[in-house]
Amino acid sequence: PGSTPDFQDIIEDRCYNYTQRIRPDSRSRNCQEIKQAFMSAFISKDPCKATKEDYRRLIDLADPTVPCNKRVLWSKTKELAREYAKLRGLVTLEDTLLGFLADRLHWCGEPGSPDLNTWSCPDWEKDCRTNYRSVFWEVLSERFAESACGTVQVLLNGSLENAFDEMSIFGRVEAPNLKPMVTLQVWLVHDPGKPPRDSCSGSSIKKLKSILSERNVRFICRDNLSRDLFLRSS
Ligand code: N1C
Repeated sequence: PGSTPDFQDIIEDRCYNYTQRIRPDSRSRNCQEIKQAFMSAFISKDPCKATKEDYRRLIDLADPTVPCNKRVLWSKTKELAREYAKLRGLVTLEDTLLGFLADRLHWCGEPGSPDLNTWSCPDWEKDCRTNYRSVFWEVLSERFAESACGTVQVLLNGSLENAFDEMSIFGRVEAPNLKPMVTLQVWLVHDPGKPPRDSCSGSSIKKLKSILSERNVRFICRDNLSRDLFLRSS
């Protein structure tokens, strides 16, 4: 798809909603300035040449203030993770200002034009990895993971053959950036009514375990949890 229609208006609306209603306690932020910084990160640029540097000003303006010891990561379990975090007073990246602003949106520009491209933005798999949306989530995810402390939870999809996907953002960006001495609590949650397809002793989770042990991140894993049981008991 191309950029989400009314991208700028959505960013602005969400920014006021977040800073005034959802977290009015968060330090005062200028939504016009944040919107401008977001736009100038990618407008008029080659949509396949995004760099972390492009988002620097935006990140500086909107640095997250969520607690470091209450973070929930996920891969292929977004809605469940949101629900779980809400229930337990924990936070996902969508609970930070920038994660909240960009959630479910698409955006890219084109060289020589002051407008968003509304017909087609590059795809990570088909076109280029350094597209503006992917790089945005990578920068945000990296910062979210590297500044986490205490116990970090991750919800992985136990209905997939490889619940841990090395090519996902969790696999290539978040897990390798956790700090030493953090504990990663892995929950393998599968669809209700179906048998789980991966487990804590499966090869994908073993790979995750080895990435973590190199970094001195402690590892706890629980599997065989159906979605309903997980939300009720964990
Ligand atoms: O690639 P993933 O999941 O492993 O990424 C999820 C991981 C989470 O722990 C989040 O902290 O990375 C963070 N994150 C988001 O918060 C996020 N919101 C929306 C990463 N990506 C996010 N998106 C979009 O969904 C983005 O376009 C990315 O590519 C997908 C992630 O899907 P996934 O494979 O389920």
